[in-house]
Formats: sequence, C-alpha cells, structure tokens
Amino acid sequence: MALERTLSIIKPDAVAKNVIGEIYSRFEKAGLKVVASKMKQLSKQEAEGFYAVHRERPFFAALVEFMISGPVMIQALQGENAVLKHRDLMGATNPKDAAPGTIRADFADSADFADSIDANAVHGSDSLENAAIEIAYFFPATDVYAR
Ligand code: IDP
Repeated sequence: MALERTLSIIKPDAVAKNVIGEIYSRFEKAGLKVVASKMKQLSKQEAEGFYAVHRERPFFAALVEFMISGPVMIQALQGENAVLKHRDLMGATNPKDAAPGTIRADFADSADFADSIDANAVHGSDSLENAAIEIAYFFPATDVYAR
C-alpha cells in the first residue's frame, strides 16, 4: 500500500448543513489525515477552471452555479491508498445510488431530488495524477503539511 494524498471538497450543500465536523470525523476514523485546509467562496472563474474537464458536458453550467452558491471547505487528505479510500467514503456520484453509510447517502441534498445530482455533498480526486493537479490548484506546496 502506498501513502497518497487526495483533494477533498465539502460542497456548499454540506457546508450549509453544518456537517463539516462530522465529515472530517469520517476521514479521521478511516485513517486519513488533514494536511491542508481552508474555507473558500469560489469565484465563477475558479469553479470553471477546477471543473474544466467537464466544460462540454450538459451539466457544466449548473454544476458551476452550484459550486459558487456558498462557501466550500477544501482539504488535502493523506493516508494509505488515500484516493480510493476517500472515494469509498464519499459513495457513488449520484446520491440516490450511494451505499448507506457513505457521505453522499447521509448528507447530500440531491438525495432528496430526482432531477439533479450536483448537490452531492463532496468532491474527491479520481486518480493519483488528478489529486496532485487538484491539490496544487488550491494549495501552494508550502501550505500542505507532512504529518
Ligand atoms: P465525482 O464528483 O463523483 O468524481 P464527476 O464525474 O467528477 O463525479 O462529476 C463532477 C460533478 O458533476 C459531480 O460530482 C456532480 O456534482 C456533477 N454532476 C451533475 N450532473 C452529473 C451527471 O450527469 N454525471 C456526472 N456528474 C454530474
């Protein structure tokens, strides 16, 4: 197993629900350490840049509007197999498909709506390569701590 880092974002719906601490607790219980962290209201430009790979997708505009609808909590997490471990904690992209006990099943607003999966509580890098890109997008190297 390899020590990895991944980027995690608690999206505006979960920040509004006041469950930052509960979500951090899940990371810690799973052996993931917070090695960088900040709350931020993303600009439209920042959100568009972060999700640039989805620019041509039909849900892009709505996703960006949702991501700038309130502050988000951004963190880099470190641990054994951090990328996959974090994805497992999050659950499926569509909260309606997320397994019971996952963050998305328990906290996502979209779990209550049939037609949108934007408000799915959290973002997590989907590969080690993207994790490095996404961490660098939000944190200068000096703001990420070896723990
Ligand atoms: P992920 O967040 O599970 O990695 P991505 O494919 O990276 O999923 O999609 C980015 C985000 O776009 C999703 O988390 C979700 O908020 C939003 N989204 C809205 N509609 C869709 C859709 O139809 N498919 C995938 N993602 C969607």
